[in-house]
Amino acid sequence: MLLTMINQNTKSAFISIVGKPNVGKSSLLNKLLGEKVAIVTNKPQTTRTRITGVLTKGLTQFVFIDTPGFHKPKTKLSNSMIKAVTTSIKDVDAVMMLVEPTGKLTEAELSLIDSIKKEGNPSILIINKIDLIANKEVLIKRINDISAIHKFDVIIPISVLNNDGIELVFNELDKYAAEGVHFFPDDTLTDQPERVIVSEIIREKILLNLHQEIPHGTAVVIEKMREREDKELIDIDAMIYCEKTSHKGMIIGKNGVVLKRIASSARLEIEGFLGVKINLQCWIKVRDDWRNKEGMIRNFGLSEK
Ligand SMILES: Nc1nc2c(ncn2[C@@H]2O[C@H](COP(=O)(O)OP(=O)(O)OP(=O)(O)O)[C@@H](O)[C@H]2O)c(=O)[nH]1
Ligand SMILES: [Mg+2]
Repeated sequence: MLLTMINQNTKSAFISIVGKPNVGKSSLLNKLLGEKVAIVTNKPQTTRTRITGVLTKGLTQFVFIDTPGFHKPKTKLSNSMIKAVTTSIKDVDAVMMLVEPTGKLTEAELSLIDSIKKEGNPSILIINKIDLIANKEVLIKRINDISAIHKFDVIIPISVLNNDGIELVFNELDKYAAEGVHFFPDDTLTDQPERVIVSEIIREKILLNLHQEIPHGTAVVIEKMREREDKELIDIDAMIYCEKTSHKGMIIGKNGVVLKRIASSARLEIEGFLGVKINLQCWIKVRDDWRNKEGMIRNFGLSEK
C-alpha cells in the first residue's frame, strides 16, 4: 500500500489571490481552505501581509497566497503592502484577480492588470459578490469590459457569501497543478504562526468595533502567550499600538466599554481557534505615525522582505 502511494505522482499549484481592497480575497482564501486563516472585515486594507494557505486534496497540494488589497500607497506601510502584491504575482502557477461585479475599475486595478499581463502567468478573473447584482446583463457588460483590457484565461463569477461558484474555481485551479513534490506537509493549513493569528483576531475585532481612520492605524503584538502549569489555560498579553492619544481614548471607550467588547469577542474566537480557555489582557500604547517608520513596521512583522 505504502509503495503505491510513493509511486503515485503528486502535484502542486501555487496560486496568488490579488485585487483591490475589500473585494473578498481573504474571504475566498478562507472558503477555499474551509478554515479561517485570514481576517475579514468590511473595511478596506484589512490584510497587511502575504498570507499563505495550504490545501492538500488527494495528490494535489494547492498553495494559496492571499495579499493586501492593491491601492495607491500613502504611507511606508502601504509601500510594503504593495510590494507584497507585486512579488506575489511572480513565480506562481496562476494568478487569481478578484473584482467587484460593478463600478469603474480603479487606477490601481488597471495597473495590476498591466502587471499580470507583463508577467504572463496564467490568469483567472474572479468576479465576486454576484449576490449583489439582480441583473445578469450587468455581469455580461463587466466581462466584456474587462476582456477588452486583458484576455484572462478564464472568467468565473462567484459569490463567496452564498458559496456560489466555488467548485468551478477548484475545477479551474486543478488545471494549473504541475507534477512535483508537495512543498508543505500535507496537513499544513497556513504559514502564519499561532501568535500572528491570535494578534490578527484581535486586530479584526478592533476594525469591526471602531470606525473611520482609527482602526487603520492600529497594530497588535502578542507579548506573552504562556500555558499555566496547574490548569488548562493560556495567559495572553496583547499590546495594541495606535497613532494618537485621542485614538487610545476611543479604543478604550467610556468606562472601558469598547476595549471590553473587543477583548471579549477576540477571546471567544481565540479560544475556538486554540481549543483551550484563555485569559486575555489587552494593553494600549501610542506610537506617533508608526505607519511611516520603517523600524516600527519591521518590529510589527509588517515589512516585506
Ligand atoms: N455581498 C458579499 N460580500 C462579500 C462577499 N465576499 C466577501 N464579502 C464581504 O466583503 C468584505 C471584504 O472582505 P475581505 O475578504 O476582507 O476582502 P479583502 O479583499 O481580503 O480585503 P483587504 O484585505 O482589505 O484587501 C467583507 O465584509 C466580506 O464579508 C460576497 O460574495 N458577497
Ligand atoms: Mg484581505
